[in-house]
Amino acid sequence: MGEENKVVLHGMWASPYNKRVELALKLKGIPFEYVEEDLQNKSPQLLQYNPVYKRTPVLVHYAKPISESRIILEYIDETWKNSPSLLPEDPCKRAKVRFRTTYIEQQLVDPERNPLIFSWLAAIKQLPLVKESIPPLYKFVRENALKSSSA
Ligand SMILES: N[C@@H](CCC(=O)N[C@@H](CS)C(=O)NCC(=O)O)C(=O)O
Repeated sequence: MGEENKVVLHGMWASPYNKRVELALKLKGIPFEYVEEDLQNKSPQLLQYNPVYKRTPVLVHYAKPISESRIILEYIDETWKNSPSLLPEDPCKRAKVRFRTTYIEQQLVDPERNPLIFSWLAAIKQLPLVKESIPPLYKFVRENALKSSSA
């Protein structure tokens, strides 16, 4: 893959949004460079690529950034038409898959729908004891998760 055709994914190891993009790239066999973002200290590239939400994941292809995991998944499926296709061919089956993914996003992993859970997590992460103990574990898991996913 040439430099101009390079695929770069800016993500965060524990993010389900990031994971689904990573899985789609791997399912399609698309080589990509992974850039781990520290969400407490976002890189200038992330801020430049996603100035609206400043969130991961961001996929950069032909030096053009694409944000929002679902939009990225659609982009991947439309750009790399090789199998496996991420959505079924049949429009009715596609609609059903979209319904399920929307349901999961809205009910389970959307901070806007579950503000209490997400605000607890944010508050817990600010506790000095938690702050002190998170970095080594975070680093350990991140390094090992990345090692095992690239094996
Ligand atoms: N709707 C977005 C959600 C992405 C999202 O919430 N990303 C989180 C990581 S799990 C993030 O970057 N948070 C940093 C922030 O909001 O400042 C998507 O589907 O991509």
